[in-house]
Amino acid sequence: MDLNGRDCDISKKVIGVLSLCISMLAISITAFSAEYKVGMEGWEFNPPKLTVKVGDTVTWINDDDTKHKIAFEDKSLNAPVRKHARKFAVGDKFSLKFTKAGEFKYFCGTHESQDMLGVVIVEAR
Ligand SMILES: [Cu+2]
Repeated sequence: MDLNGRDCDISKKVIGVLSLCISMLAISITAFSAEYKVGMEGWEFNPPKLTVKVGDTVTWINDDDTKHKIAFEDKSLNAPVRKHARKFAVGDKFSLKFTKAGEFKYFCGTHESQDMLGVVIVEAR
């Protein structure tokens, strides 16, 4: 009986530790999704090449003194594409959370021919 009682206590402790671990894991997954910023000053994406992990968010900010646009080459992203480029007034912001790994090229719809190009490389977490 004594032994049974002890076993029971141990399994309660194990369950307690396990649920604590699961909670901590959930918290750490959230904590590790990072946010990045990309500027547009001087008709350039800064930085033009950014490496992030799946689940991270990138925010583009028009910190330039003229209008810009963003369009992605990959139509499978939930993001603006060539025919529907996202317009950026001065000071405008746009955030995109990357939910899959890959190399995602984008460009300014106005200054593409002036090499206003960027790429976000998304690595598996
Ligand atoms: Cu531009």
